[in-house]
Amino acid sequence: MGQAPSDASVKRGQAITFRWDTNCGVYGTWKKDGLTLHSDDRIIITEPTPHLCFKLTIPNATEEDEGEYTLELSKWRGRVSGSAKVKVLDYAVAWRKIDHQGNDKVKTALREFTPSNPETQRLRLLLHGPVGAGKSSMANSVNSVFQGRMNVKAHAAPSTGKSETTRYKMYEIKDEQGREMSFVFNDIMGLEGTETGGVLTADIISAIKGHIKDGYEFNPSSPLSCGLYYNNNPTLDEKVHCLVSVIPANRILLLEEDHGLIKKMREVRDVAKNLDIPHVVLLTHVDNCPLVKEDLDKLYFSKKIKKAMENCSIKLGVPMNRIFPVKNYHEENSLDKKVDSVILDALNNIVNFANDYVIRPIE
Ligand SMILES: Nc1nc2c(ncn2[C@@H]2O[C@H](COP(=O)(O)OP(=O)(O)O)[C@@H](O)[C@H]2O)c(=O)[nH]1
Ligand SMILES: [Mg+2]
Repeated sequence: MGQAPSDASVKRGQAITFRWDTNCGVYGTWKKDGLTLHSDDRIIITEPTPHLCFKLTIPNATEEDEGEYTLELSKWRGRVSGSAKVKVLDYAVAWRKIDHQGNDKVKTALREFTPSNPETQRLRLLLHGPVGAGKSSMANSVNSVFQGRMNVKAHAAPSTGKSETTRYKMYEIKDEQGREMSFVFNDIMGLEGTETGGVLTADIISAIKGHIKDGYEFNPSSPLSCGLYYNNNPTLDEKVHCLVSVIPANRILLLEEDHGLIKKMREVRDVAKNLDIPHVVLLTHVDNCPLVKEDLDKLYFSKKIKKAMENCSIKLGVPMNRIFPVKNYHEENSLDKKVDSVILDALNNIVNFANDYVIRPIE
């Protein structure tokens, strides 16, 4: 009975057009999400006699036009129907590319990577940001990507609002054969917006400079300045080589410019900048955007994500090309090439920036 309509994505303002050609005269009814459609000032339904070509056009698509369109054809001998889903996108083309085909290549390059400066055994990537941003989940997600299975080494909190990570903890990344990568994550206690509570900015700054040793239990009322866990003379290997701020995409939009969290994150950023240490932002929880939740490949089609990135760029003073929207593995029980893709893209950039720094560090 001819070719049924197929799924389509259109940009807001563009036309949605479905056409179904049949080879015998039938009667047709268009439905959207189960409800019968009729021609009106927005929808044009044409069914020229002798009922061989059925057309539905919406010249100016809006978000409300998203849904499943069905054409039911009826003949005196029975019925047949075909359906197609329509997505109305914010942008016609993605402003950044996601390339699943490149996943294996990036994974291999990262597995084989060694820092360009022999004084550095491995690159240290410091994860910092508000409680619940997804720092521990990021360390777990990266391990999962390389091990090809779900990994829960870093304790990710069940959204309680309190920091689960209270010690300075280094997470090695290993592949499925147990071989260590030449980069590690340092997971730090979460920041809080208030004066008291959460990790102190002074401690984050000490960590960046390599003064804090692995295993230190943070004291939110007094910064570390001496003792067993204080490293007086850190080598280049012990310093942080890339500062990675982690913040939920939806949260950045809600924070005023003078909010305690923003001020603290800017303060930390300024220190990294003065030390010439690269700074990158991971915007997590992108799956709060319905378009992205349904299909992570639509990440760079989403207006909400672009807005969050622009907002973040202004509030934290980070260029757009240093901001990476990512989705962590958090409720999944198997890997997904789309999730792997966005994580690998961010990680590959972070490792390259960190490596650029160790080639020419500022003493
Ligand atoms: N939907 C969603 N949930 C996330 C994401 N990343 C982390 N989570 C969840 O957010 C909560 C806090 O994550 P966690 O990694 O412990 O945050 P941390 O305090 O920064 O270490 C946990 O319940 C995670 O499962 C993400 O990208 N999307
Ligand atoms: Mg944590």
